[in-house]
Amino acid sequence: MALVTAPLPPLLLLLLLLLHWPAPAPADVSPGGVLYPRESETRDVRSLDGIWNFRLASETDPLAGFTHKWFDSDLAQTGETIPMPVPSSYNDVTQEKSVRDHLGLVWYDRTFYVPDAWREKKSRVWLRFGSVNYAAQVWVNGQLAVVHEIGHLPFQAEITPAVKFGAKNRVTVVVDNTLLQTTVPQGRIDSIDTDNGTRAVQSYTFDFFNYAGIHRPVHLYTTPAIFIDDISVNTDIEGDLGVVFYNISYGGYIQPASEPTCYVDLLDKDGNIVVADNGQGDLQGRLDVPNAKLWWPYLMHENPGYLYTLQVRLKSNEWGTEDVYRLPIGIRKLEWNETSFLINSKPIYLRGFGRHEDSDIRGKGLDYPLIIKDYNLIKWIGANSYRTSHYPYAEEIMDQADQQGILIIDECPSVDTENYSPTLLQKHADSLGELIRRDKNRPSVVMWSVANEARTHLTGADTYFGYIVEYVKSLDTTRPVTMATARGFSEDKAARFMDIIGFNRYNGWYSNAGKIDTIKKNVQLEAESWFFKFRKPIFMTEYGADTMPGLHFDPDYIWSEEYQIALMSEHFKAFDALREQGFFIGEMIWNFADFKTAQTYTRVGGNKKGIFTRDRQPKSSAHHLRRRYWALSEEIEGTTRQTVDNYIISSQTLDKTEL
Ligand code: GCB
Repeated sequence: MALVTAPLPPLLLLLLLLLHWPAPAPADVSPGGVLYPRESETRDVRSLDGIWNFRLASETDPLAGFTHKWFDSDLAQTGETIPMPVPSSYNDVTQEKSVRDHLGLVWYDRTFYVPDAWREKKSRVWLRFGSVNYAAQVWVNGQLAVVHEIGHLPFQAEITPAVKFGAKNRVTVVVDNTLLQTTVPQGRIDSIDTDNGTRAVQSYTFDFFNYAGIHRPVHLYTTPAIFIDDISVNTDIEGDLGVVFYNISYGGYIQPASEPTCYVDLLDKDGNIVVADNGQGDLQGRLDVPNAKLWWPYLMHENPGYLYTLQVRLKSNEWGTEDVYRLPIGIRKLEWNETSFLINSKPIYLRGFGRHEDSDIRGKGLDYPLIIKDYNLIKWIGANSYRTSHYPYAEEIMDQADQQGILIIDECPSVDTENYSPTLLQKHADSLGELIRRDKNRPSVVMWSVANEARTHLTGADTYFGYIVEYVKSLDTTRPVTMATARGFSEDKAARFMDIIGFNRYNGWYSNAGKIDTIKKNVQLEAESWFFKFRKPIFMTEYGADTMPGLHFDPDYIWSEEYQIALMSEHFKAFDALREQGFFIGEMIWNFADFKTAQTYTRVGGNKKGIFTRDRQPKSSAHHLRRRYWALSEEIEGTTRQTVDNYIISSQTLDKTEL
């Protein structure tokens, strides 16, 4: 269906207006930290996940939910509702196209009880969403609690004044999936002529389905009146000494007569105190850890992903309260120069993937079995890293990276960035600010990626990305900044701001499809050109070929399993040649698994560049990549190679003299 550019229909104008939420200021948006809700002796955590009630906004009156205050009573009282799982995208759960392809607002609600004991303890009650895509407005018992824009990032609010203790409460959420030129990522609303009149449709240039809904866990949790609001940790290594620098911020005081005191201990994996607090009660400090067990990536050490626990106790004499929070941390040091990227003084060679949060039925909804299956596959294949293309992944996914020693290039949700404007710049910066606030303490996060395939040849790209990188550096100088770039090195205006340059290129696919004898030279030439222009470490952030599982052609032919393998092999040759030159620090195939996209004639049920199918079964290429990644690990890290081949023949039975 061709898109027709026509004046916006009135209904759509309303939708666009709504994105700006003409609502009163939220009750108590937390401007501070977003620490993951963790139980402790001073904090209770309850999950609000489960089956919620759900309704699409009316097509004829999309704002009815606001005008008729659907948040003032149970949704079921103002119209029909259907059951909807949380967390999940709503798109693929029903049999209705109208739900899958819905544009604009949807409504969710559910009820929950708040124990009276929480009032007795004078607890503060918080409501936290792991992520809602794209924008959300939340009410508790009809009172506005929090408003948030930008998907894939957590937000929370204190809801103590709104809750009824010892009674039933209601949370109502309205979600808007509309993407405009000023959202992150960007999209456009077009109108098309249909048999039933004009209809508004969402379009976007990025190559994944714009799943929407309450994608990640919803938590209700408590803190004491004076509480630990945020913790920032940096680590260093001085000889055998691990050094942990911490900075604690607190909330809850209106006018403090005296600062609360803070006691910080470091616990090892078994829960033993290895460094006890110095007793001074400072909010900032340094812990020296003799013979520290360092955090190492998978396969770089026999004990990867070693995590200590930073145990923080905040005491307020004035209020007689205590708050306790335990944060997992890893001790490691990152360094980079013109040619290398090092962890704990050893050079890193990234062997990994671009990925997506994507699976059937759930869309981008968090799914615990899938999280563990994916890490099992990553480790089976011998990879050590991936990029959270093209948005921040769930905290529960990131926790596994910390624990299993998988290196993460942490990307904000900016994809195909163009049409640079001050509003976009502000939101793009906000997305990075919120990402860094969330992930700054994670040892697995080793680079910030500020965008994927931004249109960096356009006027304004230099000022825009200069500002973005400066902003990231103002928040964190301990990790390098990168971007998955796709413009040619001679037209690009942003790579100069990066510490490490990643490039995406589809040699043998979008250019010279079917001609694998063009790949090696082109990959080498491009990597060298970036390096000789900027003298910075280079890695390939995307390459690959769409492949229909089960399609075979010999000689290889595009879309077949044979072609995917042949294309990979040519890249491997280029990577090996580049590795010898000393500035090439990694290879990341696109993609870990097949994933859903918008409907277009270039996609058969989605993007098929996965090494695994969407249901995580290996294509032939997975076995091929596995042989390479383990061979690389054997060569670089001295790992004893896993058995990557099945039995073929015993070498003893060969009569070598006859060969
Ligand atoms: C790219 C994009 C990625 C796409 C991929 C493709 O360059 O970064 O989002 O899915 O190409 O397969 O076209």
